[in-house]
Amino acid sequence: MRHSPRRAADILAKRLYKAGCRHAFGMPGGEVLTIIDALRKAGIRFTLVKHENSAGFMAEGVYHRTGAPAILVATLGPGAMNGVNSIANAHQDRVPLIVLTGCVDEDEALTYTHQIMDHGAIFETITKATFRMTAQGADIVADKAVGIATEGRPGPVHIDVPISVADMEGVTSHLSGRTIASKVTPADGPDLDLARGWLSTAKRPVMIVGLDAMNDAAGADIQAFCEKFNVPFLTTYKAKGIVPETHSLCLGAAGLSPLADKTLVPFVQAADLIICAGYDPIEMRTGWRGLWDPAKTNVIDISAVPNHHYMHQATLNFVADTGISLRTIATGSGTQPTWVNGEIDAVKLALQQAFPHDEIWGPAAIIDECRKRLPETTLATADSGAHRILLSQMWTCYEPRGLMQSSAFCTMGCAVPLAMGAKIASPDKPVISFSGDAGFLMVAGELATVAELGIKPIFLVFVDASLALIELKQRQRQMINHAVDFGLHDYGAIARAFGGDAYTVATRNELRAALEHAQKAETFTLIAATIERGAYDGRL
Ligand SMILES: Cc1ncc(C[n+]2csc(CCOP(=O)(O)OP(=O)(O)O)c2C)c(N)n1
Repeated sequence: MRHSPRRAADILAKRLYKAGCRHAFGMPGGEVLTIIDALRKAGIRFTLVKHENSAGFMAEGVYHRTGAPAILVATLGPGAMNGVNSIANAHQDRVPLIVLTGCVDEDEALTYTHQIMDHGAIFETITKATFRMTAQGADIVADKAVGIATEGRPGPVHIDVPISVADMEGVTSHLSGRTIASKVTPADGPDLDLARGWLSTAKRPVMIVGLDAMNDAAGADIQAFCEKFNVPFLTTYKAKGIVPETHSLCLGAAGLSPLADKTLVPFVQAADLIICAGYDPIEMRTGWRGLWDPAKTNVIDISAVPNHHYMHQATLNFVADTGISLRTIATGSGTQPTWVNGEIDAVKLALQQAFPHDEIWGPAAIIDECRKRLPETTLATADSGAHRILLSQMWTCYEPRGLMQSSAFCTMGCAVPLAMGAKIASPDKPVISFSGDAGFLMVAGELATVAELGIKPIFLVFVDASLALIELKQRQRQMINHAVDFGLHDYGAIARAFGGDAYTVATRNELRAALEHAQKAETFTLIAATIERGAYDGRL
């Protein structure tokens, strides 16, 4: 039954609700009041944040838990521009973020300039699509936005909503349902025969698992495939936990660590069959560019979109669903012993030795202690910086999306709001964020939002009064120390100011006690873990 009058904003909000959206984050200005009113009426909860950029990351945190796109709401001009970093991040890190901005009506903009800018033009290169909503097209725009955001490689879609369009009444909905494409299966034919032949005869096969596989929820298929054909696998940082990292064939993660690459790159190069299972190389550094020659080594690339990145090339490319492709290739392929000279165990041992867990105190000890003391079900987030590289190598993930981070865009200031979003969507799960002190300071104001929400994540800050990763690079280039070190601040006091618990720790015992308290606390907890400047030397 149709209720009239209905505003165009109501139609938009209802369609987004129908697509599974339950959370919106942002800060209103007068231009988006109708939108947030419509979202509320549709059953979408709005969280008022302290900075629009954090809103984008909180929305991402929710998405990782629910699988549904989440919403960033920003008012025109400064509000929209504050969200730019998290929108660009969603683009590179493949997050289906719906960005709703207000804007003035076209006629108004002809003679009025205050705060007015072309949002669409600015967002064009950092979104998959940008729309200007019309009243009669509200439902179509909403459905297109969700479709574009979630299909293929996910990403952000922007909808500019003119003020009078949002308020327009008597709007009807044209659509009853959205067409959802079936998963794509590799077709029978010579390519599939070739892939099966290679797999049947490979003596040193290896699999690289990436973000497309995560989006295809291919964990069970990857595990079954690797076990059947005895294929060791490594993952990108985003794909950590797609199969529990304790699995005997898991070689851990690759991405930013030269220390890990030292072991993993030669191993991949020694393979006679490389299977890229949903491997999107946007997370990888230049060391992974052109790592193999597809004319000399058989490379099967299974990807969500055709290869336009040219980071690597493949001998065969199936643009298809990861799990289905692996199942299809496996059917009719023969098995035989692989890596018969103990190479898999040797790699695992080398990685264990490269990232030892017995540090008395320092960043590795902190990560080790947190992983040991927090349940396997813990959700972790990482900010950008030296700590993230170590964390990505050392933090064992037991489930997909167990460690959330910005690994393509690599932005600072994401770990705290990502953890907040995850905690909002999964209040019963332990959630911990890991930030460097500089990255934490970018978003410290959101502790006010944490307090207002009454959620209880743990925020761990590596306190070294330094941009450790950049300081290290500066030193490696033999430059003088400049603009990379800063003050030692009382992070606990910041948390307490917002009603949180706080601990400053400098030993494993102190950290252990803080983690125990934090898990029982009535409020959120900040743990300031102090480490020496230069503590990451030789560890990355
Ligand atoms: C928004 C943003 N600004 C700058 C950078 C460049 N950058 C990468 S890591 C880093 C240092 C981060 O310092 P901190 O948060 O203290 O973490 P640490 O390296 O000490 O672990 C900087 C400045 C970035 N990635 N993102």
